[in-house]
Amino acid sequence: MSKLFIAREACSFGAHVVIRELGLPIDVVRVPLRSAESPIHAVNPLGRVPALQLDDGVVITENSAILPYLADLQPGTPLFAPAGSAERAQIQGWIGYIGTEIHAAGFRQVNRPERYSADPATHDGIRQQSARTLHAAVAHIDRHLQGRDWLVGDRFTIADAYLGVFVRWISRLGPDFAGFDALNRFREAYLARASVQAALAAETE
Ligand SMILES: N[C@@H](CCC(=O)N[C@@H](CS)C(=O)NCC(=O)O)C(=O)O
Repeated sequence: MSKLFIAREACSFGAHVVIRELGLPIDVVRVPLRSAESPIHAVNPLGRVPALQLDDGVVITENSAILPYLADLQPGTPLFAPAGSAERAQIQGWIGYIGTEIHAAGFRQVNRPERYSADPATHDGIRQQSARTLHAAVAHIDRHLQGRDWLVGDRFTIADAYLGVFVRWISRLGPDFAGFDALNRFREAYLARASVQAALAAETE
């Protein structure tokens, strides 16, 4: 059976949600991160999750590849859109935006400034500037969500499964990030989904 390697509270949560949404027969395997002993190193040389290991041993990494791959296991699923359609490109566009602007340029720099400068004296400055960058990126998504429930079309897609990861993280960032009304509505709708509840329960057990 294929295996999805995840970690608690990590960006692998979106792929876990997609597995639950589609009822895919994939084992979800929780691993520790940032530990030399973690089994993730034998799967992904970067030591990162998510990583999807197929039955034949082939490994797929990166949310931008794993999320579409999982959806394509169930052709015609409303979680994605047909090859060649504008909706499919829009869904991929949001996954790209979230992965680069929200995760890499935003959260990673806020949480791990040491990856961007070896000088501890610069870390507070990196945190502050990247929090501003993150705020602008979140505001863009909040504006897009005004008057709509989900990112693309009128249904939950793999882009929403992925956005939900960061919307949960954003809710812990404090008062500067509390006033995004559309995003707050999105978070409630996301958390109300049976797939999200099941994935949360499995990741915290
Ligand atoms: N670009 C990758 C990022 C993956 C990533 O950074 N995963 C984090 C968890 S959110 C991780 O495994 N961190 C452990 C580490 O960097 O050592 C993706 O979108 O799949």
